[in-house]
Amino acid sequence: MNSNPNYYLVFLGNPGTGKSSICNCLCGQLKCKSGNSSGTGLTTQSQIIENGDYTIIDTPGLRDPQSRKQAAKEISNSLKLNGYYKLIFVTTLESGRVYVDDIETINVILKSLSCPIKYGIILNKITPNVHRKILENSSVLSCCWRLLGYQPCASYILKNFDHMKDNTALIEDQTTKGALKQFIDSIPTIYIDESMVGEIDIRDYEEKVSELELRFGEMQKQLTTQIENNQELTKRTDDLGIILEKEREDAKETQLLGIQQLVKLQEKFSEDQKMMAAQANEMMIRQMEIRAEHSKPIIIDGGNGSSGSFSFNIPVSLPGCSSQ
Ligand SMILES: Nc1nc2c(ncn2[C@@H]2O[C@H](COP(=O)(O)OP(=O)(O)OP(=O)(O)O)[C@@H](O)[C@H]2O)c(=O)[nH]1
Ligand SMILES: [Mg+2]
Repeated sequence: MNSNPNYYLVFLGNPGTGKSSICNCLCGQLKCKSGNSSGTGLTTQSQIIENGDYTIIDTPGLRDPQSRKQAAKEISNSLKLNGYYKLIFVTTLESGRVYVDDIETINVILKSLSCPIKYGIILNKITPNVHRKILENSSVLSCCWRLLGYQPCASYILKNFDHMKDNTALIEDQTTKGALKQFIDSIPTIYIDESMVGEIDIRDYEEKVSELELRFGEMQKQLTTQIENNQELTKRTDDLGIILEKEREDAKETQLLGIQQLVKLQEKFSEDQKMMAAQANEMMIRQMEIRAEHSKPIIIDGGNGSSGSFSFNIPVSLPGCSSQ
């Protein structure tokens, strides 16, 4: 935040959204009137609070038809101070959905400006349940944002503080305060001079809110169909995944069986080979024995009583082996 006094932090939005409470939180004091206003708006005039580095401006909301014209004037005047602005709209959610008149308020105020539009949104008083809903299904919020004429540069979810309910109290939680300041820092600053601020057109406010309501209904229907289709697609993808996983397991099992059979075959083959080698060895020994037997010297008696004798080898040829 710059220390130039012409730096303005403007809080905008409908009655009861918690603008004044947030301003008080930033100042650390109950400087802005806040409390239950039963929809008509407690802040009826813009309130300017010097807060060191910058000036905070708390503005009234446009929801109440009786005070709308006056409120629009107050807002316009707050934007005509010729300086550097950070615009922050504050809105709440009902069961996770926006109020369409909050959207219309943002649209008409921004439409009155003829400068590059940059702003931030605070979703205020968000209960843990609604927060979970937003996190689980971000398309619900993006569906709401589609109704906006200009998209926000930054958004911040500010949690619900029970002690604030129907009460003029301070949000003193230091972590929240720090995060809030960080969020504000992240919003781009825009220079607005009074010539860039036109009249806020509140003429057909009610009709435009009804139109937005219809558009929102249509978009929600489309969103529901889309969510159902996505769920169906996710289910089908999951089923397919299960089938594929089963097939992969089956294939692995078949492969394992094949390998086991192959190992068995190899074992049998090497056993057969060993047996055949042993048989061949035996046969060879047998052949050698037979050959040795047939090549024994033959003793021939001379028949004359002489003891002279002679011997010779008779080559024997055996089937299947050479006589050598
Ligand atoms: N339950 C709950 N109430 C809150 C919270 N923050 C603010 N409030 C209450 O909401 C009511 C409206 O708050 P304000 O800050 O006055 O709202 P505002 O936007 O300035 O309203 P107007 O001045 O009427 O335009 C007050 O009673 C606050 O105490 C919160 O976090 N939770
Ligand atoms: Mg107020």
